[in-house]
Order: sequence, then structure tokens, then C-alpha cells
Amino acid sequence: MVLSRRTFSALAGTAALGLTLGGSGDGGAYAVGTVPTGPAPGPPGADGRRHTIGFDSYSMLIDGRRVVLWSGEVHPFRLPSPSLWRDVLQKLRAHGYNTISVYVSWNFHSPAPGHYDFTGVRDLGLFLRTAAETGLYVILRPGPYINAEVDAGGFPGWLTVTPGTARTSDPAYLAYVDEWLTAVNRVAARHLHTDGGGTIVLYQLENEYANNVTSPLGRDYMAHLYAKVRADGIDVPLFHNDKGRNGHWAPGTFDTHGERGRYLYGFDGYPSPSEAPPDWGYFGVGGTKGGATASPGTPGFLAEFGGGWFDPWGGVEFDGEGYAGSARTRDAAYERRFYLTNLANGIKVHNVYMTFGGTSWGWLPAPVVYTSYDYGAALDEARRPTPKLVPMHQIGQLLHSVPDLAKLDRAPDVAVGDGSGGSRADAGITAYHLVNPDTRAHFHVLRNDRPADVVAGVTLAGESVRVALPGLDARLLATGLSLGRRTLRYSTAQPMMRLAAGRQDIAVFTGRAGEPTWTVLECASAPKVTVLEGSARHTHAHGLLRIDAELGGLTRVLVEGGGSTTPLLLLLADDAASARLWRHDTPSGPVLVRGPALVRTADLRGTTVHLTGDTVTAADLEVWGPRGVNGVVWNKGTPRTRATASGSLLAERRLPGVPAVKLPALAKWRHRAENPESTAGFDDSAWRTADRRSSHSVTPVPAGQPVLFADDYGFHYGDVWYRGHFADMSGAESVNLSYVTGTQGLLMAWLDGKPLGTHRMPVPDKKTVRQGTWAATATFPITPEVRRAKGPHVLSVLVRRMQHDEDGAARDTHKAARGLTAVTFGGAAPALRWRIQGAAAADPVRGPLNHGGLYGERQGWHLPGFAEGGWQSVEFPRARRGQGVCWYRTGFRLAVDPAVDASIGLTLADDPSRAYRVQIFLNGWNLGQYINDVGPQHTFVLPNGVLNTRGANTLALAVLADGTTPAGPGTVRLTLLGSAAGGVPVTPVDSPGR
Ligand code: IPT
Repeated sequence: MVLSRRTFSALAGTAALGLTLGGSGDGGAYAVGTVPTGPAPGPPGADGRRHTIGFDSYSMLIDGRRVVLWSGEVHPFRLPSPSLWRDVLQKLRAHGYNTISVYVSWNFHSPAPGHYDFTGVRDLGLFLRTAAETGLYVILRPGPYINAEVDAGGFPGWLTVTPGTARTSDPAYLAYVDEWLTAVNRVAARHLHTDGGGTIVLYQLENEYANNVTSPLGRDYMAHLYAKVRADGIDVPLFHNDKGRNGHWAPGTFDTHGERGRYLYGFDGYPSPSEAPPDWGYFGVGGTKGGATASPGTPGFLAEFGGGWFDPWGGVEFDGEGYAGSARTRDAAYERRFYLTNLANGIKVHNVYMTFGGTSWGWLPAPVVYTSYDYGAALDEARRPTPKLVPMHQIGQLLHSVPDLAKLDRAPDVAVGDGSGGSRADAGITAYHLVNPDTRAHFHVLRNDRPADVVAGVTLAGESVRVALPGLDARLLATGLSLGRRTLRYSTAQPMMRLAAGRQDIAVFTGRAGEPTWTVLECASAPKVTVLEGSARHTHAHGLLRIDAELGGLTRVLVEGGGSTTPLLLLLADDAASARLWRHDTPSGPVLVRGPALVRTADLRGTTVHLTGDTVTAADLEVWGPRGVNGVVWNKGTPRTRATASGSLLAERRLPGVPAVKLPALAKWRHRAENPESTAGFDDSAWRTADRRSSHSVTPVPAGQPVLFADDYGFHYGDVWYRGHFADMSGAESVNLSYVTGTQGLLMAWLDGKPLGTHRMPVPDKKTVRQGTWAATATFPITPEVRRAKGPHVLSVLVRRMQHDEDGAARDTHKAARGLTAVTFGGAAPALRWRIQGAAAADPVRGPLNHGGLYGERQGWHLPGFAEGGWQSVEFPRARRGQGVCWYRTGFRLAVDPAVDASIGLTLADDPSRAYRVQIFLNGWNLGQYINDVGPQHTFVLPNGVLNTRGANTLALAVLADGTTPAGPGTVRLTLLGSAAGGVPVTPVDSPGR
């Protein structure tokens, strides 16, 4: 083997000349002018400069350059630890995303009308600043309605008791909307990319608004939102996400106040993995609805495309498998099959919902879903990269380094067969052929919609080639593509990256391990070819260099001469190897790093590349950088490196993996029972009297009853207590308690301190889970013994009312009642005087959705500063019997190495027949609801920051038991969900003790 002449000393010798710090970007990589338009060379940021944000029918145009927005949906409100926002955003950026899409949830920021809070975990400005610092564009989606599987679809609880019809032009509703938009836009306006304040490039109005599309109720509403957002200084293009490709709210369908060309059409799609990917792009093939042609002047824009799916209570969507089922049914191959089809259909603004799902903590989740919102997303709830990030990384890197993909026309179909002379239709193969009209680079997307693997016969650049197409998978191939100073004739492997580093071009191709690949380069004369790693065969004839290799790890082939003075390093990487290649752009040109599990940042200082990132197992560290680079810093350490024949610097020793993380057992539990509200003598004189006669709820007030709906008395989240006083029970044989909750609601009742029983809403199945209202009547018999007791009497009722319905269909369903609706007696009709009590004032730090109205919550038993001195010492497992509420508290200390990012969860398990549920408070933060006999969630992620990984923590569990079975907890333990050496610095989240 002949070692490359491009030795380290040659590199170092040109240091002074080669480094162009602060220069114009791509390091002169494409000086020959083969790339006409491209994305901005460096990542975007809050640079204080003016930028233009426009579009044409092909793509977004940022500062006049075409950019495919490759976006992942992330919700800051689903990760209550601002430091970790940077972790998630850096992971996405490193994996090839250039954009994030962000809902802002009105309810999360507004405890009461006129009150808007953007501090602490609600610091939207900090989130947007972090996105800009990470180099990500932002698509902002502040509603006012967002859906998103959150309480009331994002509407604040207080809005449920206001007059006016939501999601219409009703002025009563619009007045509140304006209040919200004023507040959120005040933050957003500081982070627009137009003036370099930040990186917001698109802004969404409303969400999947499918009603009133032709009536003034809808049109005036949309026109109002448009005008209001503009009046608030939002000057980036606006859009709406159509619920499917229907052409609703396309440009021209409502009044944009004389503005033209500043509004886009977008649509959402959540195809089932069992269907063939739909053709619904701007090429207009295959689809039946009007979206393809509704907006011919705007680029193909998938505002949401399913990257997973949510799982309702009971795990009904994935047959109890939970989010593992979501990730399994929408796996890496699903992503290639569906997202490459989208690109082939001309989609140029692409957003994957969700890319990091996170946690619907506290009372945030809509009643349909449980606490975890993992979503089966590419980055899991514990912030760990999953195999689904690999295809996203490959495609994202490709879009970044091959801007030819931002401008595509359809090209004539090419011949594709099943490899044995049969037709592609018979073999279930779909082929798309596209061309960039300027560079003449051609792209082919080949898709196999059948489960069997095939080897397809394809004509690529006029040559008949065999391409492996695994079952239910797809790949993108390029022909006539510039690789810098050489041109690719074709490759049967998918291109992933091209860049110029030092004095060579680098091109990366990728595919599944074990696949045979043929890569053909145009080379006027025979080049010198050196196989530096792996095995590959090569021949040169008729101006073409052919390289054959089987994919396995990383195959490196150095091509020198043969018509260009610039060497080309060809890297053929299987999926696993491709997931260890990290490209970062610096002002002096790109840096490519191989080895670590993650490279978060890369900066050039002098001739040293400073890298930050993560390792899990011991890893190589290999760096290709701009000319003259001669040193590497990894997370502040300075590994010794040597120059390689590949033109890189390689650390002489592997980077160490992550040290073991030890977690303590949870012990020394303290216990106390509550619900004094159920006792006859409890003093409720400070509670609110429930005597209203009318309500703005969509639930009718039953004749002869006072309004008992919790929201009407200002109790919008969590549990609510009622006490009904009456004088005489004679004749009463039963009591009927009508109530409305979301799924999983329940009610428990006591008469004069004696339990009457517990009634639960049925566990939903696949069909009923999406039903709008959960209303039921519980009838409890009154035994003669109870009936005989002397008055006055008191009926105590606790309702776990769950959350407000979403309002997806714009029918005010978020205004359905929560809590009791009517109380009658069999055999008697006593007059009841009602008092009601829910959550005390909103937690000023943890926000309005953190706690409800349990006695312990009102007394601060969930808070870390509460002194549980008099509580009883107990051990788990527990088997307490009785209807009602009790609490368990313990403390534990962690001592995780500050250089280790450990993701820790709390796991509860017990005999599934036991009817009880647990609310989990960590340091006062309500991190979720466990329902032992419903599931499917057993492990709850404890986000670092809320979790003190270096010190003391307080865990409080509020257990609500039906009384029909013994109640746990059974086992409660800390679980290590993942760990990495590296991570980001974590600032403790404020957790007031009392
Ligand atoms: C679409 C919503 O826009 C989004 O907020 C979220 O609810 C998502 O679905 C599902 O997770 S609604 C569409 C699937 C009908």
C-alpha cells in the first residue's frame, strides 16, 4: 500500500496560508462554480444583520439562497429544564436538522386573564436564543389553538369560562386572542431572523383549522390573526397547516390585507405505516385533493409529518407496547420510505412531528394521553438518540451539502425492473426521477412497498445497474452530481455528504451493512487509487473509475490525479459508521469528525479544532479540518494526535466511554393519609359556595341544579372537592352523582364520613378513546343504617376531573364541564348547599398546571420544604385498603459525575389488578400520573435540573385508591435510562421548598 503524499507536515506547512478565519464559508470548496445556489455557508444565528426571507415555488429563499428546511418538532414546555433545551437542540443540529418547529402553549404561560409569564421554565426567549446559538432556524407556532395533545389544545383553563365562540371571528374570543398574541409576539419579535435578532423564519397562524373555511366566521378570523401578527411586528412569512392536503387556507382564500407573497400554504400528514407513501407534493401526481395545485406559487410545505404517533391511556394504540411500539412501526426504514417520497414530491419545507416528544408533565396532557409524550420520536423522552436519528442524519447532511436538492423538476421516468426482466409495478417498486435544472444533477428515489427484499434493475445515467432494495424501504441515488472537483456518474449507495477539507474533497455515501455498491466517477485519465480501509475493487476504462465495495463499517478510498489535482477521499459508510460522522461548519470551512457518539460543537481557534461532544463507549477521534489545522481539543482535554493517510488527525488513544453511574435504592418512606374533607366535621367554611345558575360551558346546566362545574369557580386543573350540606335524609335510598371528566376520570364519595364508593370512567378502547366527552352517573345505595343517622348531613365528593378536551373540530369542546354536573337522590329530594375547593393559587414557579386540589397539595405536602416529622415510617411494597388519598415521601441523594449526562427515571410496578394511581412529585414538580391498573406507563423521566444529580432530592407520591383492592405502591425505584460522558452544563431549576 502506498501511503498518501498528503502528510501531516504538508498540511502543517500551509497553515498560515490555508486558514481563512472569518472568511466566506465553504473554504473555497466549490471555487470552480459547480454549485450555483446554496444555503448560507455557516449555520444561522442571532447576528444582528438584516436577512431576507422569501420563497418561490421551489423552496425557501434566505438571503436569496435556496434552503430546504429540514425541521424537527420540539416543545420547550415538554422539557421543564431550560439547560436541557441546549442538549436536545445540539443533538438535532449535529444530526443534520437545520430547523426546529415549536408550538407555544397559551395555557402554559397564562394562569389568569391578563397574566402572561415567560420566566423560568417558561422562558421562551431563552429557548429561542438557544436555538439561534445552536444554529437552527425556527418555525414558531403560537396558536392561539395548537391541539398538540395538551389540555384544551393549548387554551388556558380560564378561557373555558369566557363568553364567545373560540376559533372563530367572535369578538369576545378575539379580545383574549389579542391579549395572548401581544404577549407572545413581544417575545417572538425579538428573535426574528429578518433583523438578525434570532432565527425565526416562519410563523404559523392557528392549527389545522378545518372549519368555517368558506364562512366569514373562519375567513375573518384568519384575516384578523394575520393582521394582528403583522401589527405586532412579525415580518417573516406566515403560513397555516392544513389538516391534510385539502387546499384550505391557501394564499388568496382570506384577506391578507394587501400583502402578497408573504404567506405560504402548508399541510400536515400522518400516513399509516401500512399504506404506501402518498404522492401529495407540488408535482401533483397521485393525489386526488386540491392541495397540489391550490398554491402553485409556494414551495411544497409539510408543516407536520408524522415521525411517530401518540399512545392513549391503556396503551390502546400499540396494544400495550407503549412508545416502543410507535418507534417500531415507524422505524428508520419508515422514515426513508416516507420522507424520501416527500422529497421526491417536491417538499422543501419538511417538519417531523415529533422529533423530540418529551413529557406532558403536571396537568398538561390532554385527557387522551398519558404523561410520556415520547411519541416514538427519533430522540427519545430521555433525550437518547434512537436508531431513527440515523436516516435523518443521513438525509439532513445530504440536504445541507447538496443544495442541488433545493430546486428539482421532474425528469422522464427511467426504466426500473425487478432485476429479472419483470416490471417494477409487479415488483411493488416505485421510482421517481428528478433533476436540478441548473446543475443538471439527477436524483432517483427508489422505493420498495413490499416486505420482501429485491434487487432492482435500474437505468442510471444510461447504464443498467442492479440496486439492492430491502423490503419496505427506500433510497435516494444521484447521477451527474458534482463532488467538488470531480463528478459522480452514479452510485448505488445514497450520497450523504460532500465537503472540502484541507486540500482534498471528501464524499460520503451510505447504505445498509452488507450491501454491494458500485460507485462510478468521471476521471479523464486513470487516477491513482488507494484503498485506505476496508476492501474495494476498482477499474478505470472509457473515462470512468468504477469502485466496487460491500458496505461494512467504513471503506476509505483515496483517488488522486486522473484529471484533477485535488484528491478525493471517498468514504463508504454503513449505517452504524455514518452515525459516527459529524460535520460542523466554521467560518474557515467545514470540519468533519469521526468516532464519538455525538459531536455537539466545533470551533476553530488558531490552528486547533475545539470539539465538544459525548461518548458512551470508548471511541476513536478523527478530524478533518480546514488547511493548517494541527491540534484538537475534546471537551477541554487535549488528546495527542497524528496525521493519517486519509488527510485527517487521529487521536493516538481512543476517547474513554462513560463511567458507571450508581443509583441509590429508595428507602425510609414516610406515610400519611389525608382526605379530612370526607369527614362529617370538616370545616369547609372557607371554601367557595357553588351557587351559580348559569355557565358558558357547552355542557347544559341540569334543571333545578346549581352550576357545579369546577371551572366556573376558578378551579381549572387537577382534583376538586365538593361538600353538599343538607338537613334531612329521610326516604333517601340512593344518591346519583353525575359528572364529566376526560378519560380516566373518577369520583369517590362519602356520606357523613362513610365511604359510598368509587366510580371510574371506563377504560377506553381504540374506538372510544377519541370520544369527546366522558360523562357518567354513579349511583350509590344508601343503606338503612346510614339513612337513619340524624342530620345535618354532608355528602363529600372528590373528582379526579382530568383535563379539558381538545377543540380539534372547533366546536368549543374545551368548554365541556369538568367535575360534578348534577346530584339527585332516589326516594328523596333534599336541598343541598354546595361548597367547592380545588387547587390553591397557581405555583408561581412551577406554573398553573403543576398541582390540583388534594388536601396534601393545598398543604404543600408535595413540596421539598415540607417537614414530614410526624409521619409514619413505612416500607414498600404496601397493601393498604381503603377509599381515599394518602401520601408517601422520601429523600435521596445523587452524586453523578458532573462530566456525565445520566438520564434517570422513576419506575413503579405492582400487581396490575390493584386499583390505585399515583401522582409523582419530584422536588415539588408534578412529573406525572401512574395508573397501576390501566398503564401502560411505568417509567417516568426525571429531567436533570429538576432532578438534582449532585445532592438531595425529595420525592412525594400522592396515592389515590379505589378501595376495592389493596393499594400499593409495590416497588418504586430509580432507573438509569442512559448515560454519556459529555452532556451540557445543567443549572438547577428553581424548586421552592414551600
Ligand atoms: C395534528 C396536530 O396539528 C398536532 O397538534 C398533533 O395533535 C398531531 O396531529 C397528533 O399528534 S392533528 C391531525 C393528526 C389530525
